[in-house]
Amino acid sequence: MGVLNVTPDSFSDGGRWLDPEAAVAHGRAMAAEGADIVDVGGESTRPGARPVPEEEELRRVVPVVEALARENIVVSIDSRKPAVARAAVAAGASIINDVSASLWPVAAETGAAWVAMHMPADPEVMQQHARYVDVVAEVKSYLVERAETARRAGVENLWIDPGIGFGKTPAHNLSLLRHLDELVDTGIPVLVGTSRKSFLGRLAAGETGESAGPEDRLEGTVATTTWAVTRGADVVRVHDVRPVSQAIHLAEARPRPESDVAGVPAR
Ligand code: HH2
Repeated sequence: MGVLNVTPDSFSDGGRWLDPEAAVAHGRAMAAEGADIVDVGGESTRPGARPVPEEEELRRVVPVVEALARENIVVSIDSRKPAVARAAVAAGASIINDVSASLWPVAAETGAAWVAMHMPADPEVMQQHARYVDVVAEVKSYLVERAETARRAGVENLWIDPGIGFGKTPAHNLSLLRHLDELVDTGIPVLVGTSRKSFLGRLAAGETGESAGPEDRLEGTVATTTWAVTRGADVVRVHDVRPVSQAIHLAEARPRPESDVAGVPAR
């Protein structure tokens, strides 16, 4: 899943794709680089972000969704607002990517697929809620409950997402990744978003203690997304589609028994 932020203030690429034509071209480029889904969002959910008025969010995302869907690209809409999700589906989006895990009624009503992500409170205040006794168990039981509710309401296709970086400390994020198998073992498809997130910058900081900026978090993004896929994640949400897609294909490569790759005999 390639990230397309049609926003002025997203944490790593705010303002780059605010112009609809530039956004559509970037979405098309990500699809060509290997993204199976392009995730269009018109509101930043970085820690401390202020909500965007509905009219403004609609104005940002609907033309971009429409243009990409017209090119037969699978589009998801990253929104917490029922009216935006509804309008995006009407414009051709087929997945509702819902960081609030509350829009299953819209998914049921429209027939769209649904991503339920864990977030303990709204982005403005969520880092004050980064308190868990057992983060893996709490996130898992929350997501399973949401998925069961959505299925009862008639949502057929859904993913659960631990919400890396949403009301979590770096230690919580690492625990959730290390124990990703517990989410995978629920049998519900799992989506993971680590791309360029600040915990990767802090881990890469090393001895100077200075956190690496979003542009220096590619290695961490590639490592964590490859880890997630090899542990059973179904979808990873990333800004840098080409390197991640290459890394995943390599990690999953199984040379045919009779073949040899670059002179190395198959085993
Ligand atoms: N992360 C972000 C936004 N949407 N959706 C899902 N399902 N999972 C995620 O981890 C996730 C998400 C945050 O990243 P980004 O869109 O780049 O930043 P911003 O919220 O500042 O626009």
